[in-house]
Amino acid sequence: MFDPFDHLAVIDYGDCDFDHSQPQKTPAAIEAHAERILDAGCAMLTLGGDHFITYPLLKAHAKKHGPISLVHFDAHSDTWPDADDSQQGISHGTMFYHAAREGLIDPLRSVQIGLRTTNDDVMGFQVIEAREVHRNTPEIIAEMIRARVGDNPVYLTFDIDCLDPAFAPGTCTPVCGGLTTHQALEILRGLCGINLIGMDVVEVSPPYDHAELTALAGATIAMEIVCLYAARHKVKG
Ligand SMILES: [Mn+2]
Repeated sequence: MFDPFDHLAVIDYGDCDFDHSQPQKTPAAIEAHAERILDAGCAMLTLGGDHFITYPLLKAHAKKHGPISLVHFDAHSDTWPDADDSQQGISHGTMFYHAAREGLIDPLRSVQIGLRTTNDDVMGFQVIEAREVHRNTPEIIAEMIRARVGDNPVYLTFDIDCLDPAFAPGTCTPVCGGLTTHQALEILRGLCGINLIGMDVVEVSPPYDHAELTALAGATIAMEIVCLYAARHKVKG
């Protein structure tokens, strides 16, 4: 049995505080919070919440690791441009559009898995749609991801709506035809050895959940990601 806590010192760092009356200040607050943790030589697995948080998190990680490979599990591309391009909004549908344009991530070494919504401009990302996941084994999908990212630093972001609503109903923008928890976990296990430097699990919305299905899926996926990190970065044992 592999226990990641035999190899890593892990703490719950608590929440990131910000002023709810001033949402425009939230991105900078998240970025500064992340920087303090990363500067201490630690890595982060962040739990959301709105997927927008990945944008300031990527900013903090890119400062340390350069253009990052994004491994992005989601029903949606989140690379849609803002309605008003002159004014960047705080939205959970545009953050990878901005992250790619700003060079925080390298789309040519990044991959999106589980998509089942349309976006004509993929911005150079490799897209593995949910239907393609269903037509192949998790091992084949994992191999495609590994081939794409190589040994580049990887930020892994898992939007829980990548899973089918049958497995994760507690989320804000559910889309039918998604992955099973089994498929997601097996794909993650197949990524053992990739150069993970940052991680998040987002879009879990407890008020919409039923029988804690989504909370259980999110927690299990988060634990699997901790194992992935430990397998690559273990410091003891
Ligand atoms: Mn999504």
